[in-house]
Amino acid sequence: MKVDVVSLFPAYLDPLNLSLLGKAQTQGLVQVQVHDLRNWATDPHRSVDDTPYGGGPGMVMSPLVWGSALDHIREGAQTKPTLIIPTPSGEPFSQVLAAEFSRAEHLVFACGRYEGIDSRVGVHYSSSEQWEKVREISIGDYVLAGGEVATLVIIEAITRLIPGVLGNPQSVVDDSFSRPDSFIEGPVYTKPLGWRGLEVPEVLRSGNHGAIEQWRQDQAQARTRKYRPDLLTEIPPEQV
Ligand code: JD2
Repeated sequence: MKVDVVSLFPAYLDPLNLSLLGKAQTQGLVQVQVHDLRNWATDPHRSVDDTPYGGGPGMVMSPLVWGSALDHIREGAQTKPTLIIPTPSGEPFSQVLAAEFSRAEHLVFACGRYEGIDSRVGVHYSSSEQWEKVREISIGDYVLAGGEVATLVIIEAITRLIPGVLGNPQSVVDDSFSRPDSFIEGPVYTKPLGWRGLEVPEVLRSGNHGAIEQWRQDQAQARTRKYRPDLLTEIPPEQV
């Protein structure tokens, strides 16, 4: 998989070279390229933003600069990329979307700053024959200062699903949100047996695999009821 990221702060994406993803790049499973949006600014001040039509606070990122940057990336590609635009007003990110994106050949992330990117950028590339599709994505109901951290989150969720990136493929299928009956996961323990007066639950040491599985399910259900009752409702929200 090829991944391009366009940002005003390329150093924000440095963590992409660490750990799991750094190794996946060394192994040739993923190739990440980060681009400085400022390279496509043309005026003497190299500006990338302007005042919002209709008034209001802050600045909006220029479609002129974004268009040049994204066209440049497309021109260097062999196949149609998918454009991902992180925005607080996008479609909620989920494990289902991570799985869909993990099957893409080429992803391009457009990291906005300020009050975001001129809306016509998404509209334009959505109707372009040169691009596979455009997705506006939100990683959650809080407001970040820009798209960089959301891009890191999305890339991490996607790349661990690419075959060969994780050591143990079973850990992918075991993930809470990969299952249709998605409960959140229960507590986990390792050695030592006793730590600061706290003992590992006896059942986990019983060797009774049926009892262990039942206990884990009960724990997962209790935590889901406490923190995520929305996951236990009978009718999915989109069908209400
Ligand atoms: C971003 C900003 C619009 C006010 C580009 C925020 C995001 N779940 C999420 N929360 N916030 C973002 C996000 C993503 C990109 C940008 N801003 C700041 N935008 C109104 C402030 C600028 C995601 N994904």
